[in-house]
Amino acid sequence: MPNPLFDELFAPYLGSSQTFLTLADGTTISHDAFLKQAAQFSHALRDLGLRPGDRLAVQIEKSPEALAIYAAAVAAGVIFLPLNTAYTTSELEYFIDNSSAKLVICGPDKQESLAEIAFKIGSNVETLDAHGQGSLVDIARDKSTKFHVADRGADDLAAFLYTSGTTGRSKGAMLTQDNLLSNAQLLSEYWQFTSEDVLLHALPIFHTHGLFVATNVVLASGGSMIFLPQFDIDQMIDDLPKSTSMMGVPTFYTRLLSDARFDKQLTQHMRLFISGSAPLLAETHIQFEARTGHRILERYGMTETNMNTSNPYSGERRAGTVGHPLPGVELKITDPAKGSELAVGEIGQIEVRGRNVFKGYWQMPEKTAAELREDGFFITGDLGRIDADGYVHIVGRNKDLIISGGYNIYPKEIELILDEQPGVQESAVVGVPHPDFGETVVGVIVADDETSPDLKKISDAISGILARFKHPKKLVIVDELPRNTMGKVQKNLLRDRFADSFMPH
Ligand code: MLC
Ligand code: AMP
Repeated sequence: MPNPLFDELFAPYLGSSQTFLTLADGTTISHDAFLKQAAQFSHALRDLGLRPGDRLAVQIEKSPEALAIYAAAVAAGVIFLPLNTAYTTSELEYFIDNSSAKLVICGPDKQESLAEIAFKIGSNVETLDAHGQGSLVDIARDKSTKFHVADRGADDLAAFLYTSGTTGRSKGAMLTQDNLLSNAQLLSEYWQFTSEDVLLHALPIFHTHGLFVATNVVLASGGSMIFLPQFDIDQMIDDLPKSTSMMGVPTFYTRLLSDARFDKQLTQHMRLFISGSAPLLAETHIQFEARTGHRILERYGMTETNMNTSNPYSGERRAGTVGHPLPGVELKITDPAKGSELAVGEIGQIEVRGRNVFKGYWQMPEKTAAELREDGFFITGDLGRIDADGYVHIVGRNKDLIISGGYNIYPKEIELILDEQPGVQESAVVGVPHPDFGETVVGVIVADDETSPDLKKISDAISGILARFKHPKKLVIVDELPRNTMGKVQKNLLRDRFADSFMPH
């Protein structure tokens, strides 16, 4: 029975004793061992009542077993919904509820609190810890190591990835099998991945970058991965000489550059460094080349579309640009007010169309209609221009969004919480430059007339609600927020005012 994603990315390796994953301590896991574990998980999912089209929400630490759950979901035809491990219970409640996830897999520490949430919608909770142990493994242990592959079509949904909205409510981006598969195959070829490749994988596997770009590209090419739980500079330095390729957010590159051990010799076995998820400063690109002789290949994508553009593998990788639209991806620059296409060189909103573009937002037809045009073009919310040589430059965002270390943070979500705190009349949250994370969060508060806000208490309140990476790294009180004649807060003025908060002088 057909299941294109399984047939192309996993089935070719059934029975293969070739190494698929090498772990931090040097242990290797073959494709065969990985897939046997995945097959057992897949039977466990079925026995737990999941049927094709059901949602499986997972908030688990990165491990080979965690990745095997992804393979299991694909085989079982279940929609995979990975969640950032930093999310608090209060954030998770929304995702579980909104997706009506039939099963939640989480770390043992969250089992009790999530069981309460899951119970309300008639779902179950199983566990998997950072060492790959937990109740799901116990259930799977005696199951068959042969897959029962669910019948799925190219247009069937394979994953939901939640992406926050400018109103503060997250939207489940629905990705089909074909969205994921077509992009993985395209990128594998474009970046010339082969079975000889060893990808140094230190990204989280709950986002597009670490899961659908890094992992799927390796699966599409037959290569292997050095699979690390997270970015750790010493481990990276140890593993770079054993790798051929790496994918990272710009913070990976600035951290490597700030380590004196990182030099030309350490990277001589590498053929490719890829950057994305946030802007790579041209300065970082130039420093990297000077230090190692390698030119970082920058590409541009997003949750809703997978990858849209890439600098060339063989041609000129131009610093400060995200390269050309990928084959089969149409990209145009349009007037944000009228939607009409602009001339070469003009700045406007970036719109994309292709097999990579998602199906819409789960149960949010009005939001889907606002961003995904009837003719298939998706309005990315990024602002850019195309230069005379066809290179795309991203010059800003038409959406109120902060990207910190590759994680998206929506100011509105934080402002809603700040506004509720005692002593706060109103607030504005802005992103300012940060030497490690690229951008970071500053919360600007106007005190109300009677009580003065207690910043420590406000920080504590935020801690209980929002993931750590979203917390303002600075909270300040101002007399008033700058506004234009229409009464709109002028965030650009606040960004300018606090621009030097974290940058070395
Ligand atoms: C961790 N912290 C962050 C943070 N990551 N704060 C802001 N932004 C981040 N990205 C917090 C920690 O909780 C900690 O809090 C403090 O900052 C310092 O932590 P650290 O140990 O220095 O950070 P580390 O764990 O090393 O993580 C940094 C990182 C990580 C950059 C390695 O964030 C990361 O792996 N980012 C990758 C994100 C990613 O994969 N994005 C792809 C999205 S897909 P405290 O205060 O308790 O010390 C996408 C589409 C596309 O965008 O195009 O790819
Ligand atoms: P996400 O919703 O997490 O997938 O984040 C997608 C957003 O990250 C895009 O809309 C861009 O704003 C940003 N992004 C991704 N890659 C790049 C890049 N190479 N340069 C600049 N911004 C990028």
